Order: sequence, then C-alpha cells, then structure tokens
Amino acid sequence: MTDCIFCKIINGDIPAYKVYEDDYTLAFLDISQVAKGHTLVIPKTHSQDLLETDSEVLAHVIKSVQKVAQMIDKSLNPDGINIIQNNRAFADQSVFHLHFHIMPRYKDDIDGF
Ligand code: DGP
Repeated sequence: MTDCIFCKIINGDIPAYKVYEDDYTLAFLDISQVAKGHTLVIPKTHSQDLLETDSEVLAHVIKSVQKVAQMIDKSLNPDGINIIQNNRAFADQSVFHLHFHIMPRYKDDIDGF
C-alpha cells in the first residue's frame, strides 16, 4: 500500500532499526520507545488490523511475536513483557497496518506507563 508507513519500512523507503525478519514478517524498534526494547512485529503483506488479516498470515505473525519476545527476554532480561495490539482509531490504533507491540517491562518503569 503506497501511503502506509509500515509498507514503506518493509520496502526500505523509510529507515527502521530491524531486530528480526523472515519471509512473512518484520520486527523493528518502535520510534517512540515507551520502554527499552519496545518492538513492533508486522506482516509483510498489508492488512489494516487483526480483524482483516488472513488467518495464515496471522499465524506467521504470532510465531514471530513469540520469537522476538524470547529474543528480547534473553538479551534485555526484563521483569515482564506486555504484548499489545490495537484495532481501529477508537482503540488507539494510529498506524493502519497490523502490528503487535512487544513491550519489555522493568521493575522501575511503573511511572512511565
Ligand atoms: P498504534 O498506536 O498501536 O497504532 O502504534 C503505532 C506505533 O507505530 C506507535 O507506537 C509509533 C510507531 N511508529 C509510527 N511511525 C513510525 C515510524 O516511522 N517508525 C517506527 N519505527 N515506528 C513508528
């Protein structure tokens, strides 16, 4: 999709700090890090949100979410991890390309949330 920011990241038209990539998915650091290591996982095919995503694509995405969460757990040793996924503007979605937030949590971050 030409005017989608995340499609532009997939195509390399907008830079991003990539942390994981395979044939179906891409993971990169969120531009507004609410916690150290805050990462987004997206499918390489465009769909607006979870409700509109093909179930096979979604299966690839959720596998990558688990893989990246395990990588973050190993490398950053957080005290916990939130996985958040927003659907539609009313529910705080601001980029309309399916994405999962992986948010590492640390004992001293409580004021940041
Ligand atoms: P949401 O509110 O769930 O739609 O979250 C969208 C997230 O996308 C938000 O946390 C900020 C992030 N974001 C928006 N534009 C860019 C960008 O150009 N690069 C990166 N890395 N992240 C972005």
